[in-house]
Amino acid sequence: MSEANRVSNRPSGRMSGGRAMAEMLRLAEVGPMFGMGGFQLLPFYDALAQLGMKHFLINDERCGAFAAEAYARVTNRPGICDGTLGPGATNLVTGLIEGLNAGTPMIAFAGDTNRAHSWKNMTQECRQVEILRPAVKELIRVEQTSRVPELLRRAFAVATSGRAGPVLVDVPEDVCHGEHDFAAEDFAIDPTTLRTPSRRIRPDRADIARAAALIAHAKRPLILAGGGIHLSQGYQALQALAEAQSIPVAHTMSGKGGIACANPLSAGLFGRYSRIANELIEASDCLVVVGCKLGEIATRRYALPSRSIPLIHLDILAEEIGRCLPAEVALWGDARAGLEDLAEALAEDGRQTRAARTDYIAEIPRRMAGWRDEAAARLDSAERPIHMARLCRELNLALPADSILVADGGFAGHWTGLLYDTKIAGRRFIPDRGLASIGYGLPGGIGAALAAPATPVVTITGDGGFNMMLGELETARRAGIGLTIVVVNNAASGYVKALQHAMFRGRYQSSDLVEMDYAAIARAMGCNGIRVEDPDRLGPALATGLAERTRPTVLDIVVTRDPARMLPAVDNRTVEIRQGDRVA
Ligand SMILES: Cc1ncc(C[n+]2csc(CCOP(=O)(O)OP(=O)(O)O)c2C)c(N)n1
Ligand SMILES: [Mg+2]
Repeated sequence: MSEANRVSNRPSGRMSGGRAMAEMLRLAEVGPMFGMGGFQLLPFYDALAQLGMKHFLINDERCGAFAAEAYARVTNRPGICDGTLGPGATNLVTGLIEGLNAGTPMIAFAGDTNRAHSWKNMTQECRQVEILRPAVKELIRVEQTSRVPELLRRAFAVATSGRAGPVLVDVPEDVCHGEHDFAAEDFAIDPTTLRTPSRRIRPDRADIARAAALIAHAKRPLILAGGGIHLSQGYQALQALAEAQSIPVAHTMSGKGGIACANPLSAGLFGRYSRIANELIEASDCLVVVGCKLGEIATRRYALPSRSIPLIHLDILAEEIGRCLPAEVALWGDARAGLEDLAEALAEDGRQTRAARTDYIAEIPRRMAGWRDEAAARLDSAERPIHMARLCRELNLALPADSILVADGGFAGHWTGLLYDTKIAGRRFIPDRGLASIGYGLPGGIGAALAAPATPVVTITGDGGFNMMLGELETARRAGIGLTIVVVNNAASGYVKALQHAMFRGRYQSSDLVEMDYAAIARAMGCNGIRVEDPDRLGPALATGLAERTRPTVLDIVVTRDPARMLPAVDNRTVEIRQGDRVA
């Protein structure tokens, strides 16, 4: 909507706080919202109905937060969710922290007690403000109905600026139900704050010059891209710098798609699981870290990279730079802006540098081909139960270039993080690495599917994660979305079982699940359901799911039950791997 339209569209007159909330969200052109009602926020719900805005009842507020989070990752607009007083509010915590750690813009509303009666053991009452405050970038408590528009304006500004993040707006019942005479000017909104990144800041020029000098002299520079590349939408800048200077790019799980995995300069995933990237890191003489926190998984529990390799760290959050590894050059700023400035600073010597690095970049596709040959037996495996690598290969074959793959916190995310290939740049692989909760897959898939209705959306989840969220299949069906849900059925809390196998000599405790037929469950819930035990049926099953546009399809994939074969690779905690064990 144009600015002029937005102004002419502003409401005025006497209305409830809940109506004012809905009017601000309408003017902000937010997408579908997710929540579960309660008395406190009912004027808001009523206003949504009157204004014809999309709001989906979810079956657990945590799922509403997950769905809103995924929606925001796809659209770069704040995802909106709500919960009622007490348990509704506390259920939001996990999803909000996912957004906080991942830098995702979100606005969540929590109903709170009527202040005339608070602290008198009201039903559902708890100290929710204290519980929620550390889960969000900012918690805003609205103390007056008249201040609803102003504080929502603030919520958008905080959610989308700097490092984006979730904002919790705590709304006491009497503020939501109370009325005020609003003027049209009260509903002013800053259109630049409705998307991320709302404002871009460039790194210091002198720091750019130092970084450029370091890169120019390096023989084997390597870019390590994290999720910040998506937050900044710096795809073109990343590819332009990488190609102009002949610098390969490795990525974290969240950074997948910074450049297309199919690009010959892509070195794939680095960190706990890697194809060739970890070796390239060790052989590098200059690392350019972009929008990546260098946390546990990215660094294989801080074992990588060696401290002797000079490191340039570009990040929007100054305090992340140097937290885990000292940076030789700190570039504080927006990823896209920083990459553009580096490219400009290096432009003059580009041709010479490219010539000097010809052999170096030719190594990448050659090493990748070598890795593929070595992995071929797993990628092409015809074994039953189905090999996870084969499932990933079939996803690579079946999913069109513009598809979105959402991945849950268990093995589903790690296997696809390692083996799934994005064909074009962009945020098309959505793992919940902010908090790495299991259970994100289904609600995250709902949020992504509603965010991109014309795009094929597939979500992959473990059976444990799916069990947690089964109720949301009802939401997905009600929403009428053609989401394909791939359930990795290993009848186990697999990650836990694999670690118990490797580190506790197979003494399994609380890591087995009952064998379920998730396809039958899906059909009983009015969805499409296909159980797949033969790897050759994976392709047709995925095609059926992708063709279904108005109801969800659950593909129940029976994969290995052998805990010795569940991990995508050895990780450095699994030190007691015994002879004969196979680790992917
Ligand atoms: C909410 C939550 N609880 C526990 C964990 C620890 N955890 C990580 S992976 C995993 C196993 C999950 O089982 P499942 O979803 O079936 O995936 P699998 O590893 O078997 O593929 C667990 C319990 C977590 N990440 N999140
Ligand atoms: Mg499992």
